[in-house]
Amino acid sequence: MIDFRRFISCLVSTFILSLIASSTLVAADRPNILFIFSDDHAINSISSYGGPLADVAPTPNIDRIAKQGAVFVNSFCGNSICGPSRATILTGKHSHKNGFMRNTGKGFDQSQWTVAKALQAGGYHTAVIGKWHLKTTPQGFDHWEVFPGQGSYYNPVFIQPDGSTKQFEGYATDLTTDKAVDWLDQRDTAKPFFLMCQHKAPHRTFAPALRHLGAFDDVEIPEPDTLFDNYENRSKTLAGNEMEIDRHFDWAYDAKVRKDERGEVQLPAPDRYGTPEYSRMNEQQRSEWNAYFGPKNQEFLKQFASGQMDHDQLVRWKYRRYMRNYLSTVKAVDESVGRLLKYLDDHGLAENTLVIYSSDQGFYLGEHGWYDKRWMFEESFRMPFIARWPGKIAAGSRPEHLIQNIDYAPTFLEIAGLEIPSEIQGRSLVPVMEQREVPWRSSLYYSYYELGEHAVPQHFGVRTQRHKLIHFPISNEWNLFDLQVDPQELKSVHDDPGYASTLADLKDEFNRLRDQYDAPPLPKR
Ligand code: SGN
Ligand code: CA
Repeated sequence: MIDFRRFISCLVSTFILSLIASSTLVAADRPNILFIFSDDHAINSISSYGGPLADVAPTPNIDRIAKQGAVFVNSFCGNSICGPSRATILTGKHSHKNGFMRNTGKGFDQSQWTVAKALQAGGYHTAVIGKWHLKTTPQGFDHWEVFPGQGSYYNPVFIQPDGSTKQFEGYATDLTTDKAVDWLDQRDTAKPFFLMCQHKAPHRTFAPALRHLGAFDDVEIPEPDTLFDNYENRSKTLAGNEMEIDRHFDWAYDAKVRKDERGEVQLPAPDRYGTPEYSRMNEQQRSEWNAYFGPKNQEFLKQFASGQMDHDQLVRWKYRRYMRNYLSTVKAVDESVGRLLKYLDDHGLAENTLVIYSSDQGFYLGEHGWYDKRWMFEESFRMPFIARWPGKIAAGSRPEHLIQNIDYAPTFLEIAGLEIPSEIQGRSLVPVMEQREVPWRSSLYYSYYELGEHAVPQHFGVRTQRHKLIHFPISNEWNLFDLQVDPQELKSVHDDPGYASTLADLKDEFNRLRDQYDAPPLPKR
């Protein structure tokens, strides 16, 4: 005979147990994910990566994430350009699989699976704020407020969730942070959150916040060894680039060639410096901007007009101005990171939140004489990835695994306890974060499909811990670099007989990866 009281009590306890179990799945004890993302932030300007600017331009708040967590020292993108990197992060797939292969193509196909949609459906409260740059309206987010296209530094416009646009007075990095904090304040606390806080900075035109004008005037900016690269001993396509500080950097320095209608040399006036931002400023902002740049430009012109500046000095002058402004925009990003970390501390969220600092690709800070990105060379191929997750990631760790932006989506899914769809091309980083011994990849695939701006040719390649092979279909060239002996990538050894077997192995590996990732045929010459 059934003991009725025992049966009921058993039913009740099962019910309570399942309630507890389901609440552990849906409620706030699954970790939150705070993804802080910037645009064009090179690891060489993040102190915890230990680059040449570490002492000159410290990033104390980003470094706090690093000290309390991990710096992934071998982190890379799959396609070094903005929209494609973002599409890869959302989908866990290389560009040819998610369809967003170039900035200049059609918009991101929102009908496809994304990690934001999966997290939202899996019980996370989701938001994206700031730079989006995927052309089509965000999906999978309970809240979004994003810049149209590239967005602006000064008094930027944000697209509102109802599709209307609204301009806000202030500086983009600060406003993006304010909006992220407001959303955190108003979020549904019954759910864990996934917040993508995505800055415009330090993207061109590198316009600093007014409070940071002059922040780096008193420090000596070290010059990269390759500022005057001659592009020899590598693909002939390098010399055709249009991203040199020397020949293509186009603000307020070329007083000699810009003459007014009377044939007089124009002052490189502050109103021509970073013009798109200047025209957006209010009177107060302009007067502070002019007060800073005006005398500097006058001084420059005086020197330039007197013939005291030779070619190399002019390049150096431009390099230093570029760097001072770039680093100043980074300073505001770092402050934003500090505000968000403080928010987590103040609200008891630090322990149960995975915090990531990353940026859509790297950037040239004068290396090879360049600004911008796109090439598979180290400075733009590398992507910062710094992560803190108390109790899971060992403080101060520096994993050397080769990781890529295809890995972010599966990482978020594993952390959320959600299934990783089989078509995802990346791998969860959780075992690496937890320092578990797992077999890991030994090579990465790279593709760059953009045509046009900055004249970087389409190219494709493979990188291992030691070597890099790049194929340029347009010129039918292969370049091979031994990063151990030539970390600055100044001489391709593809035709050195001593590297014949390495070259053959890497070509095999390139083809194997192309098969594995189901890559489309290479462009024809
Ligand atoms: C703009 C910039 C380029 C930059 C692209 C892509 N020119 O077009 O220098 O490479 O964005 O950047 S600017 O004169 O408008 O500054 S990305 O980060 O969005 O891919
Ligand atoms: Ca970018």
